[in-house]
Amino acid sequence: MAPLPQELIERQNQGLSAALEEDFLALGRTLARRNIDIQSILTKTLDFSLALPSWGLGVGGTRFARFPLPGEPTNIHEKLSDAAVIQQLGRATPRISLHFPWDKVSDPAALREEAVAQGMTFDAVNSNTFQDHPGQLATYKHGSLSAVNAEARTQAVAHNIECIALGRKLGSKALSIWIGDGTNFPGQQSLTGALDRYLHSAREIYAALPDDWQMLVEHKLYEPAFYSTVIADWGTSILVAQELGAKARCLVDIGHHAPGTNIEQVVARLIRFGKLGGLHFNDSKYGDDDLDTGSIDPHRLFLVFNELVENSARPHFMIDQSHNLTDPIESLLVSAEAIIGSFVRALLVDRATLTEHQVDNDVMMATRTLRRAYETDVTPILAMARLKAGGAIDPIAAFRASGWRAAKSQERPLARPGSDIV
Ligand SMILES: [Mn+2]
Repeated sequence: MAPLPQELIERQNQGLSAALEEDFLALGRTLARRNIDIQSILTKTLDFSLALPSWGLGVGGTRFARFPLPGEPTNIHEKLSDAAVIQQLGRATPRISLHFPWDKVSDPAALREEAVAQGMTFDAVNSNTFQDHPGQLATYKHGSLSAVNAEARTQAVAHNIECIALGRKLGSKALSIWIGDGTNFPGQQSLTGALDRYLHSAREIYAALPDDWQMLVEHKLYEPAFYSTVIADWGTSILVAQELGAKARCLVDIGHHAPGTNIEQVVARLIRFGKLGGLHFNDSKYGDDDLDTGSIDPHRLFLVFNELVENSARPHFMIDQSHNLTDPIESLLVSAEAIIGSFVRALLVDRATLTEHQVDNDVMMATRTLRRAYETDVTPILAMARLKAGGAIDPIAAFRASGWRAAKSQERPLARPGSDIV
């Protein structure tokens, strides 16, 4: 059962479908002049999908404050319902990625049925060894998979293996591992020793990985550690993945790099060596990793998709951002549209012509070939894809018309305020 009445979406669409039809036909004629068949682009758009993060469905916060939203979800069942609303309206996010132990339930098989009943399945599962959890014996204060303390390492390995077991019951096929391990002081730990301990722990997790699973190693330059981070960059990530084996891949979170890093080139390098396993989408201006995807630098997002399309790469796609000011449902709908829009624009790149210009060293025409695709307004294709799939032509308007959040604010307890980095 989809969470919203389908006739609400149909009623909303009725008022918008004539204009969409016109815009779609006009764009079709424009693309036809460029020898692009809009119907084949539409088919590829309908085939594209990505995952939602369970932790992005509630309101996030900063280290300073968190301002709760009346009606926001407070447990995994409510998060699942909100995710299903996003999928019903946008039709591009049929999967949800869980985070343990935050989303742990006693009966994962029942949760899987609950999800399927609402049109959702589960993507990669995420372990959490960057904070202490109630009842655990060893602390992660000084590290988890790379900790000097053997008990903390053993506990972190066991937690990751438990995540695999939970994921198998949910139908997941990947384990994403991000650790907060690192140091704040030179000399605090041996840089070499920390990586050796990480590798030793990671091998134990890898050994427990089913044959049809992937282990996604996520790097992050800094935070919470501010002097050195154990898995700081894509270089460390690919070395780890190569050392572990074929099932280990790198996970690139767009916001986890030094400012100015050429992320599309990082993506291209990882694809070249068969090691790109996943992408986490968000945006940033300075050193953050939590702004809405495409809200700051949509051109960078396009250039990342240009590499993915050129190399026919389809890693695990997931949105990974935090919503402090907006309704998470609205932000996730808009972000998903920005991501698919970048994918579609990358499909419009005239690759034969681009290659010709590259061979001729015609710099201006080569870059103009990319720019032409980027500057194409693909919103009619995205809206038509949603309409064909049963979603809303204007998902935000339909969401607001549904009164979902106001209704939920009557049913759900107000989430806690305070500070919270998610
Ligand atoms: Mn991430």
